[in-house]
Amino acid sequence: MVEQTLIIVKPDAVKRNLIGKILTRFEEKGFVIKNIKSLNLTSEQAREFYSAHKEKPFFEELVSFISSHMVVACILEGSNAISTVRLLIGSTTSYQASPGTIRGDYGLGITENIIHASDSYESFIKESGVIFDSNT
Ligand code: FUP
Repeated sequence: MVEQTLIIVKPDAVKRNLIGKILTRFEEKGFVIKNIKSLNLTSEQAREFYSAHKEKPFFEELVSFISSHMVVACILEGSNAISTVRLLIGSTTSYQASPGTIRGDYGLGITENIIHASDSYESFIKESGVIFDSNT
């Protein structure tokens, strides 16, 4: 089933000049970049983007990190994009993520974990609205 999903190359990866390497992974796998945008999220956008986590103890740290620097967001399209892209990025805790995944190959952090990808269709609709339906 052809699907779309949203990924965000996070501030830590942008600062380390990893945008090209990360996007290449998805292109080489066979996904097509249908839309792409660089932006610096406002605090309000970040709060909306991560609203599912607003009760979590790490919420403020997460909002502050994702809005701290430019990020690159893409809509990717391909077979089973939502679940397949989640497999490619690896587990949330980068130091435990399997080698061969993006987090496993490039990161060690938890908050600073290189990349975001939507975890469901509902998340994709909400998140792509926050990123692409704004003038930021
Ligand atoms: P993921 O979907 O893999 O990005 O992970 P989650 O939805 O579980 O968490 C969202 C973001 O919260 C992660 F990218 C990292 C961050 N986080 C923390 O900062 N601290 C934690 O203890 C857990 C997650």
